[in-house]
Amino acid sequence: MRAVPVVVTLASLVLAAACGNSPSGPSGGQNTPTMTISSTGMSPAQVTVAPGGRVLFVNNDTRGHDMEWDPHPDHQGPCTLAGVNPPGFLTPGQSRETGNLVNVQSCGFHDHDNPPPGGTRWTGTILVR
Ligand SMILES: [Cu+2]
Repeated sequence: MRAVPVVVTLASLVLAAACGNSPSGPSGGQNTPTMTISSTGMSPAQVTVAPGGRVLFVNNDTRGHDMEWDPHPDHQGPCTLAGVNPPGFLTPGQSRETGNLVNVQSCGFHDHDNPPPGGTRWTGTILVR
């Protein structure tokens, strides 16, 4: 008699698992968000993108910005090691997408010509999740 509750519990778990199917793909959201560079900084300073997406960087400033992955100065962080191309140098009015953000990770970036900690205006984060 003592075994009965255990059997019932196991059956419930199996049923719950079987009914646990749910869509796991992108929910139709934009997967190439835009980050705009201006004289006052980044807008927005953080975006979230699904794995496989890219981020478009637009330079609306009147000067160039060299957008590279953290950390400064060698840029050998997780996103460089994952082989994702950074936006790179953008002349005024120029725009460029990052490489494909395949891994679930966080990609911090900065303006290589105005690096942190002194230059925090042109920094930000791309969350891949
Ligand atoms: Cu740098």
